[in-house]
Amino acid sequence: MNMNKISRNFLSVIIVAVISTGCKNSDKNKNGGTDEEVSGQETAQLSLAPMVPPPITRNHPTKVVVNLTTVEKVMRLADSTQYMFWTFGAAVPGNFIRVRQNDEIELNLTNAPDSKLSHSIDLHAVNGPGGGAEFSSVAPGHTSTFHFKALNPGLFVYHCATAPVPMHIANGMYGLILVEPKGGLPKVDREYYIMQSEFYTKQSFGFKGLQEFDMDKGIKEQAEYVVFNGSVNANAGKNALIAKVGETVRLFVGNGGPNLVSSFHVIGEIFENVYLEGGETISHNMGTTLIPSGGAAIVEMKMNVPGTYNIVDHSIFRVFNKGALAQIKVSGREDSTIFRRN
Ligand SMILES: [Cu+2]
Repeated sequence: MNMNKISRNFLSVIIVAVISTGCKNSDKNKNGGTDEEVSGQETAQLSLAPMVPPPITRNHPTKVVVNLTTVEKVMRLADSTQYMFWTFGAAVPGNFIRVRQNDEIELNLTNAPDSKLSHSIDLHAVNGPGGGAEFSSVAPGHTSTFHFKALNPGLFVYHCATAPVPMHIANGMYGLILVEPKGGLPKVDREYYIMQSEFYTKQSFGFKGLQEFDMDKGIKEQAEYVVFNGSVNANAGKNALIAKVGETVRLFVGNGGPNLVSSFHVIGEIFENVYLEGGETISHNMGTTLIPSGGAAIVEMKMNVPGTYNIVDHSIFRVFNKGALAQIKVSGREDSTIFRRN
């Protein structure tokens, strides 16, 4: 081997080393790597609470088209009590969006023609001023479009950000977006979507008929209703969530606020895993977890004993006097080694 050949080989070794070091550095950026190649396109399959879209099976990012519609609609707040809700997807909470880290999202926000007001969306999964609020602002009968890349995995709240923002949120304009990490989430038996929020009505809790929003109570943080999934007993009694003994249940829990922090608890269960505030840190064996207003958590629990489990905000007057209750009904065999009467 002559000297020329040796120096050429040496040079190519250096080049390869530089290239691979460069790749390593970009992998280490705060977003866990944005160097994955985006290929293909799909339309997001959205769901309404308490259901969650199916897990993502792709092992690469893609372009995801998300079509949301804002709708103003009178719906049930409690038995014999109605409210003029402002919504994403004609439901409270709004559509659940499920994407993968590094997906490129095209978000089309359509404001229904019979809406009275403009609306918009601020997704906490967005890197960019306002979370998309300004780009997405849309008048009745129109559609706005903006794009964002889902750099950070986690469970995030989205909400309307049109003035007066507190009123738009108080009337029901929020939902959840899950950005799955590159490798996905571990498989579980059942997944559900639960979102807490509170309502400020002119009349007190339990009043029959159509209720109006009370700005003064909102400012004073004096909620009449604190509910899961948009109304009293939306997922309790005959509409309870279901599971079987031996199954692991994952709840994607959001708190739309607009004011209150949730002391989230399932009576008679322990969360084996809690993705604290919807992020990457997993805490184990927790009884109650705090969910801030505008925040979320993923909780997982294995159901060992059959029966009915109450899902509550353990700020307990909210359960008995304001509606903060949902339920999981678990069927299957008793296990007296775990739980029995004497
Ligand atoms: Cu709005």
